[in-house]
Amino acid sequence: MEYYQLTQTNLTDYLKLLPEVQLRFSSFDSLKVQEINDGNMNYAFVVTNKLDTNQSVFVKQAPPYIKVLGEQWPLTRQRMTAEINALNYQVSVCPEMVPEVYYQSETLSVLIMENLSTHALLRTELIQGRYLPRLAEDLSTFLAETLFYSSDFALPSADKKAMVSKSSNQEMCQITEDFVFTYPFEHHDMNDYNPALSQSIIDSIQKDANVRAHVAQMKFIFMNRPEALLHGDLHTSSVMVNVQQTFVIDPEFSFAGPMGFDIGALIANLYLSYFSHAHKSSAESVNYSQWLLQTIDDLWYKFEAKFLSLWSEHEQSALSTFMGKDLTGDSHQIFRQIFLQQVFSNTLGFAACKMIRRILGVAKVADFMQFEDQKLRAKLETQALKMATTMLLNRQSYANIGDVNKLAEDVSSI
Ligand code: SR1
Ligand code: MG
Repeated sequence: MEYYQLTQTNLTDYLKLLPEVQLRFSSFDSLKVQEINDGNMNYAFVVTNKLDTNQSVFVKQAPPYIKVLGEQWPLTRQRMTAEINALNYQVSVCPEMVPEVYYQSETLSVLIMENLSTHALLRTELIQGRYLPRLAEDLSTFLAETLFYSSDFALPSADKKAMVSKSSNQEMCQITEDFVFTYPFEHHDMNDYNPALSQSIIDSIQKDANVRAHVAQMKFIFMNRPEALLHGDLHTSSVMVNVQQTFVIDPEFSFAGPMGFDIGALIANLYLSYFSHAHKSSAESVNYSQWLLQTIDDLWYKFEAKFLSLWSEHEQSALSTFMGKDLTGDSHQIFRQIFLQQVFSNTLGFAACKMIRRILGVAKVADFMQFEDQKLRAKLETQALKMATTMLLNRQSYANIGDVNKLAEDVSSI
């Protein structure tokens, strides 16, 4: 079978023929096919049996190009292979947070999976100001487990190297190298600026030699530090939530990279959400902004604690340690602290690049785009850009995430 584009019109006929999907529907006569137009990269549909709405599936098709940019940005099927590889890995370490896959087709670049009908995109929930009591707990678990178990601290050396070579995902990494670390920082046709954003704030990033050099450092780390198998695009539209449960979706950018890239992506998007709420003066908005900062704080500390405890549990049960026998009594602890401090500073550096790309680059976020008033949007964008620049340049000096939250509060009050 050749690749063809699935549409609202032809999808039912395709699904009917698949035994894995036949198991999910008692009949194909009354299916409702709803296209989801959220993502930048893929076509997505929710298919529901109108006679029994408990019967539904989510269908995702990765076209051979970047969906939002069109066919002049070609891509191969590599990303579907990367996504399947990542989903298999994530299910093996964190099964309760990954949707079940019912069927996959390399030819059509299709994944058919569990429809999380009682969950919503995290970004949408944050825009609505919804409190999610499990968010930091669940996401810190996902990060600690996926990052630890694919690292050299858990895997034998040969297995780790095999994982790295199996997970190169070159085309998708190239998109990140270009659209996150390069284009937003130069004068590029792909950039898209809010007309109300001042030239001086844009220049303070694109024409500042120091900022450019620090971004280049983050790009180099992204390209050269295969510390763990990452999700690769862990923003708030890659997470689905309700008050009881959290799912991580869409790991098509997965590759072996620096741990701080996944943590930084989440934190960046939580700070963007913070700026989208913190400018409002109502008590409700003030409380919600504080909840967002507390969530960022909890996310980092819970991640750090869980990662450290997985590390020591693993070494105790494996009866061997990454660094060999400790002749001093405290060298393990010192190394672990140094390692996590470096993950922390990388997290801040990546978060900064990710915040800036969402403002100067082509891929925007609804947290800001919901504001039609360009001047208001420019105010929030300016705050986020100022915070991101300071955080990037000083990423190695912050002692803790509380100090970074303080920076966000200071910047949002200007
Ligand atoms: C053209 S860039 C599209 C972006 O959407 C995805 O979610 C990734 O973040 C990518 O950089
Ligand atoms: Mg995505």
